[in-house]
Amino acid sequence: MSDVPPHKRPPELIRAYGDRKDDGRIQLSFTLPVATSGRAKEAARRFAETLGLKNILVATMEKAGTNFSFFVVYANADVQLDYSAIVVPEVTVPEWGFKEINHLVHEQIGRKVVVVGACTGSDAHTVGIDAILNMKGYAGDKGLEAYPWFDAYNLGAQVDNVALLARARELNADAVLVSQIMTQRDLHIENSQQLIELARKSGQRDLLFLLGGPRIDHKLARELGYDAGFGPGTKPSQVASYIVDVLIKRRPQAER
Ligand code: B12
Repeated sequence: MSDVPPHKRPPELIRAYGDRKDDGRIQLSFTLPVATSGRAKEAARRFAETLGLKNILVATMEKAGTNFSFFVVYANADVQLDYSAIVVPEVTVPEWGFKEINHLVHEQIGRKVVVVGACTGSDAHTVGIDAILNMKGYAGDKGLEAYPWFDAYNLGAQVDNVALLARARELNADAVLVSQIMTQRDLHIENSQQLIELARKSGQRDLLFLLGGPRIDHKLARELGYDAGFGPGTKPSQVASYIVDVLIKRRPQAER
């Protein structure tokens, strides 16, 4: 189906699934800045009504601090989408594990893969980039430092874009890994774009550039000039697989 252009695909109409297919039933949660009461519950119902929802049931009302109430509402959304018309670029990653990845680097690249990563700009949230690069890894999946056929350098927090590119040059890196967690005032957009502009100017755009973070997806990363974007729940082996797959594909024909 994905090879068929969107305008040639048969329509695939979808509605929200609650208890039965196509019933349009949804669950919604939100907080209102009012103390828990009968009036507050009615405010929640009207809030949902104003969103265009029908058959509204305020299932939960809980105190969420002084003068705040948390609600869970069940309702019907009279919304139908044509799924066939939705096209989103998605990063394709082979499902390789630790052993397979190391074996492929050894056999097909014949040298260690060098990656350098950082949490850049004013962002000090290093847990994400640590999860990908540090030995301990994430969710039982070893980080890139643990791969014998990878040399992984984690530059840590608040790294300046110029310094990151300079280090990538010094290390003769294959890939640059950027983590952006803070999205206030679109800081992540500005900062991520600046790195790519600098890389173009310094003649380093032929390196692989990966962008990651809780509000990052492949589509956004591509728009910002990166090769790939990785969001919440990314495992280090997915990142390693992506890098190795691209490096193998990029090798000249004669070497394959
Ligand atoms: C821990 C934390 C902190 C710690 C950070 C410690 C550290 N060393 O990292 C401290 C206390 C320092 C902190 C400070 C601040 N924080 Co804070 N913090 C968090 C918190 C609770 C958890 C983040 C985290 O560790 N997630 C766990 C990791 C594993 O998940 P992840 O980052 O998504 O990473 C995964 C993927 O996204 C992906 N990934 C991430 N990066 C990369 C990179 C690549 C290349 C790839 C491939 C993949 C990848 O892989 C990872 C594993 O799957 C979040 C709220 C939350 N629950 O998310 C707020 C949060 C991020 N913080 C927030 C804020 C506002 C701040 C402060 C501004 C607060 C303040 N007023 O001082 C400061 C800012 C400091 C700064 N200059 O950056 C906001 C951000 C809001 C926004 N939209 O921008 C959040 C969302 C809290 C909130 N709801 O308001 N924070």
